[in-house]
Amino acid sequence: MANPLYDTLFGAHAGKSDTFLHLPDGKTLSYKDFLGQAAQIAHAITALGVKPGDRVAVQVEKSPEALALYAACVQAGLIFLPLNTAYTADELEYFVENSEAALLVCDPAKEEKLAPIAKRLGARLETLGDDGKGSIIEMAAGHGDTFETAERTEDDLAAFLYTSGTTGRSKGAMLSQGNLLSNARTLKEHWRFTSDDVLLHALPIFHTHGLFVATNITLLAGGAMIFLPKFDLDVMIDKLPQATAMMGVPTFYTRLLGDERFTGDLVSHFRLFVSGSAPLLAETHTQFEARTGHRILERYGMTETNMNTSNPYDGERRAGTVGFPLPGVELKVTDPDTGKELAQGEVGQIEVRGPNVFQGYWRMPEKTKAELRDDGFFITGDLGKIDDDGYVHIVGRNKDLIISGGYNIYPKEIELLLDEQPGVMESAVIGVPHPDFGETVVGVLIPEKDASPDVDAIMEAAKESLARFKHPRKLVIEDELPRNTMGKVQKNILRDRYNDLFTEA
Ligand code: MCA
Ligand code: AMP
Repeated sequence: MANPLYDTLFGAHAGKSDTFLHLPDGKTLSYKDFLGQAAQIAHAITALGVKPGDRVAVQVEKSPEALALYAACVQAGLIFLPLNTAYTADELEYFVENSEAALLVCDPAKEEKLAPIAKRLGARLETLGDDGKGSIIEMAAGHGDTFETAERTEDDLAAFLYTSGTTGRSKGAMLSQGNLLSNARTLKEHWRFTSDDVLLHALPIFHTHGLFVATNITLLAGGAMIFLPKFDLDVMIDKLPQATAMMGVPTFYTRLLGDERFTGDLVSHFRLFVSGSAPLLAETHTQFEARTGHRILERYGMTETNMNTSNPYDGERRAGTVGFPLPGVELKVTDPDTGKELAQGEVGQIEVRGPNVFQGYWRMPEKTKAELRDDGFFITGDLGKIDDDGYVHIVGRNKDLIISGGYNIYPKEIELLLDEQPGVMESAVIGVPHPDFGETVVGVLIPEKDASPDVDAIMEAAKESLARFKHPRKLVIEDELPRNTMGKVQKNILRDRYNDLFTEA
């Protein structure tokens, strides 16, 4: 039966003995074996009564089996909902409840803590560990290695990716098969991926970058990936000589440049380095070229849209810019107040339209309406301009967002928690420059009258309910928050005040 995403990315490789994954221990996994395992998992999940269109929430460490679980969901017509492994049980509960997931797959170590949550929400709970073992794999082992692909169209939903919001509540971005396919096709062509490529894959696979950009493109091209559980500098240095391409967040590049073993010789054979998810400093771009002779290709995307712009493959990859709108993607810069398109060169909010743009936020029609216009343009919340040569520059954000090492953090979510702590009257959470993560989180606390909040206890409270990457790296106490005449907190003043907290020599 027809299932465009499965047929194009996975089914096209049926029976191929070519290597799909190179694993850290030197072993390899062929396309054939990978697809066989995916089919077995698809059987196991459907045997649980999970049906096409149901959501499968997945919080597991990166492994070939975790990727096979993604393929299984596509083949069985299920909506794949990957979750950051750093999320706490509190955070996870919201996602499972909001998405009404039929199945939650978690690490065996988290099973005990999550079991009552899954039970309360009526979701099945199965496990998959970083060693590729778990209840879902045990069940899969008893099944055949072919599965009758569920019928789907490009309009059917393939994935939900949760993205935080300025109100502190995460929204499930609904991505259709067509959204994912169109972007994979465009990027494969644009970045010239072929079956000869070996992509060094050290990104997590619970986000657009590692799952859809890196993995879908490789699948479409029929290439291979050196599939690493995470970014580890020593392993990267070891594996770079065997790869032809790498995709990373800026922290990957600054960490590589910080190591003298990373030389031009090590990557002289390389075809392509891509950066995204956060701004790449022009200085990093320049240093990278000086060290290796390669110009990093920077691109710009979002969870809701996949990739929107890219620097050219041929032609000038301009530092400090995110290049041009991708083929099929329309991009305009508008006045945030009126929504009117601005003249070239003027700074405004970036809006995009194209087959890559998502279908809306799950069960949040008012939020969808606020960000996705009736004419199909999505208001990104990023501020930018288009220069005289057509290059898009991102100059800031119209949304209160911190990007730390490529992870998005919405201050509101942390402020809500800080405001509840004993002795705290109110708080403001800001992002300040950080040499490794680009930006990091600082919390400014305003005590209640005559109170002196216990900063250590507040840090502990943050640890309990928020993922590690969201924890403030510093909490400071002030008498009052700077406000403008409308009463709005002037975070820019706080950002200036604490700008050098982590970067001062
Ligand atoms: C780990 N930690 C972090 C982060 N990562 N803290 C803040 N921000 C982070 N990004 C915590 C760890 O838990 C640890 O805590 C401490 O910081 C130091 O960990 P370290 O070992 O140095 O970190 P790591 O494991 O090496 O991870 C850093 C990383 C990783 C390699 C930059 O965060 C990463 O792979 N980021 C990529 C994110 C990504 O794929 N973003 C794409 C989103 P402790 O000290 O307590 O142990 S998709 C997207 O944005 C759009 C669509 C797009 O355009 O791509
Ligand atoms: P997310 O919501 O996690 O998908 O993150 C998307 C956001 O990351 C965008 O709205 C931008 O603010 C930011 N982003 C992604 N790529 C870039 C880039 N190359 N330069 C600057 N910001 C970027």
